[in-house]
Amino acid sequence: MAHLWRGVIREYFDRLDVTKDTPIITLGEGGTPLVDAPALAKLVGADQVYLKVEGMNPTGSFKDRGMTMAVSKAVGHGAKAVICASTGNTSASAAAYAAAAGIQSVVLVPDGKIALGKLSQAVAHKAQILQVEGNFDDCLDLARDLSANYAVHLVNSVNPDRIEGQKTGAFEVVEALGFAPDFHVLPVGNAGNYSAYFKGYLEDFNAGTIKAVPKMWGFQAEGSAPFTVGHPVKNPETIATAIRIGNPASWDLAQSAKECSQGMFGAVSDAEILWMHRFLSQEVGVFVEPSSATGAAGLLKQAKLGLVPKGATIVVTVTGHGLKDPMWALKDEAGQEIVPEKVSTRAEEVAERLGLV
Ligand code: AN7
Repeated sequence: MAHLWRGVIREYFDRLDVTKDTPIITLGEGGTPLVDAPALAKLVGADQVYLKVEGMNPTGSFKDRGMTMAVSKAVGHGAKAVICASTGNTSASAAAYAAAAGIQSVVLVPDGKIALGKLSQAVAHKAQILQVEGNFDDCLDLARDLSANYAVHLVNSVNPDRIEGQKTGAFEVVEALGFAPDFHVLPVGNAGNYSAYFKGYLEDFNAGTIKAVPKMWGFQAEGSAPFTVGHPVKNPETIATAIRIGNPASWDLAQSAKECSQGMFGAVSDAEILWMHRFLSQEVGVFVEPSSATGAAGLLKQAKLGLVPKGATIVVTVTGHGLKDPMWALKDEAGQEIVPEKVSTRAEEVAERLGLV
């Protein structure tokens, strides 16, 4: 039967905090593939590993699930402008949904630390972009301050509408598998998505759809790992700019999600992130941005410690598309630029170069 995916608000209308009067601003987000990844399953010694490929959302990241909710509700409240602080993906999403709604977006990004693909999206969708002298945490403080005192509506994940929309990722996993995985693994910055998936699974559990919630495993980059050090980090550093966040906005929600699910937080090095980034491209066939490889890198680290049970079914959310931050793919393991060789149009020469003769 013909079925056009209608975006997460219409698909999950009864399970979201919306009414018939809520204007629905959608770009068709959600409905992303759950990709079987046998190469990754083999690597970590699990029975089944699936990737929830969130780079397939309209702006190329999971942020769209929350942004359709946040912008729809903002417009419902009469907002003429939305504001966010962002390491890049939130701003790309906010700008696109504001464009669809016909309202203004304002984005505050950390000076010089946002991937070019994401910046180009915010520009393309006509956001007012300001580079703030400071890191993401400073940008978020500023966005909160401005939204509290001026006529701009905050669409960061401190806005519960964002978490509400993002919980639909868990609904889709349960629908696709027919049960809940044993573990759900994901990268963590502000921990909004970690908290949102847990909320989604918990609602499925309370509705009797699943027998147990998965153990939630969240991973940060070592230089930016407040959850493993146990307190906010002042000067977070990592090549994974999307998760270069020292003071997670959803700290309390995430801690309770961890405890209720008997989950954990861990940290991986930039080298481990980049290794997994390459593995996912080369062995699984899924191109993600470096930050998005952090969850799978953490899973591998757990496997090496013998902490991944053999019969486990695991879902790993890969949060953003590789084209967001493509420069990392154009370097080899030693960090050298990869440039395609030049050849003539002569078949014999090309065959020789390819080692076919
Ligand atoms: C690809 O865009 O915080 O733990 O401002 O872009 O819910 O914060 C991005 C976060 C993971 C972490 N993967 O999610 C922003 C921003 C990617 C991301 C995260 C982000 P949260």
